[in-house]
Amino acid sequence: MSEFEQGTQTAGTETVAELEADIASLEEGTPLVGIIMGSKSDLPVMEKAAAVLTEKGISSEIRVMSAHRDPETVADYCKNAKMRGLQVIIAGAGLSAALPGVAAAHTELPVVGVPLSSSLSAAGGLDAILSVLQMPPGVPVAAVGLDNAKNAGHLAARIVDLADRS
Ligand code: RP5
Repeated sequence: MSEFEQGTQTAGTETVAELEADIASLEEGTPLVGIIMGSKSDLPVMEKAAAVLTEKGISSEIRVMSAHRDPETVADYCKNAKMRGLQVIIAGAGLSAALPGVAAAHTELPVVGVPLSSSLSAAGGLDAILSVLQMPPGVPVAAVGLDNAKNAGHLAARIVDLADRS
């Protein structure tokens, strides 16, 4: 057996076996769910989705990016999401809640939309509910109830479970 096959050949200061272990641990920490939201003010509600996923042992990442204030960031994040290993995107936004729909426009991944209420909401948050729900055919967003980020976490977990089984 060669030195390489035995895992004893050094690459820099690490053996190949050590490098493989490093790569495996990096892959373990790779997020499967991306949780994005339009504003830092959305975080107290949206982190409930992350909590549900963590309870179920599913890794996630949280990013703040607005469809209106940071459109390029949203497009880049969503276009690269699948390649980065994400399986689902959860997107939360309030007011004219464009983020879930814009995310769905830039990725083939399933997008779970969370309509959020705020002090500026019209009709108690109905503005955001309709913005998230009323997507044109072919660009779907799976909407959960107003401020119901927990259900977004549960739905994303079910999608990850299906993906793992296929
Ligand atoms: C939306 O506007 C955000 O998703 C948030 O729900 C709402 C208010 O944002 P801030 O003014 O608090 O940044 O874009």
